[in-house]
Amino acid sequence: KQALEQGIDPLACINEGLVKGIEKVGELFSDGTYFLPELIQGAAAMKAALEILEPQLVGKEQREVAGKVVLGTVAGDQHEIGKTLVATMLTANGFQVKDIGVDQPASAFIDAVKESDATIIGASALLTTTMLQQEKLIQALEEAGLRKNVKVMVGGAPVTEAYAKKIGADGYAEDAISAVNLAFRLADAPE
Ligand code: B1M
Repeated sequence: KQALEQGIDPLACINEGLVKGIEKVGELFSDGTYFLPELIQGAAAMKAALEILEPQLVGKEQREVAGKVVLGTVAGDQHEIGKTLVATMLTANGFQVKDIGVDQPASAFIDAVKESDATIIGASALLTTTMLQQEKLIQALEEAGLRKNVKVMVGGAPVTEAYAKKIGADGYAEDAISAVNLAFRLADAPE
């Protein structure tokens, strides 16, 4: 609230303040200084601050829909902060986003695509174990005969461009801003 009162850009508050803080929490957790309670505390603090900052990012005026996106965190993965940030930035840039939440199996992404007519799926994964679910999602889309209808973008801390290519995703984004640029490219891409 203080940062906003001082006129600091909300996105700068997130990227140069909150993200730096939560990354430090992650480092301290990795080296054994922090334990799970501190990890949870860090996430709760970040979520509380995002509740204040995110409404400032989303424009209030009606705009043409840039595209429809189904977004979620893959099965077995409870990490929601990065995914929610991507959802906010996409919404702020005119995308209609159906956020299906965390720990979502491939079938939930598929059901949401069928319900919403989305042409882009965004799958977030924060664990080296759960990033494998992004590949399973692509396979499930193929099995459901939907792969040609939707572009798949993947992201999350352990995910890389090379991994995205390997599993046959249509794109990888490192952060929420790149995710918006990628979604614009995918929304325009021919089927
Ligand atoms: Co977890 N956790 N965690 N955790 N946690 C990590 C990911 C970890 C790297 C920490 C560490 O050891 N240093 C580590 C993973 C190690 C690995 O897999 N190699 C880890 C672990 C081990 C675990 C548990 C297994 C711990 C345990 O129980 N022993 C457990 C797993 C639970 C589960 O999911 N099944 C666990 C639990 C948790 C909490 C629940 C306590 C909490 C999450 C709370 C919540 O989300 N509500 C949590 C947190 C907070 C973290 C760290 C510290 C921070 C994650 C975060 O929110 N970052 C994280 C350390 C780290 O990442 N450095 C860690 C801020 C956020 C803005 O960034 O999510 O990367 P990020 O999103 C970015 C980009 O990645 C990208 O854009 C976002 C914005 O810039 N992006 C996309 C993300 N999704 C995208 C999708 C896109 C495009 C871009 O397109 C679709």
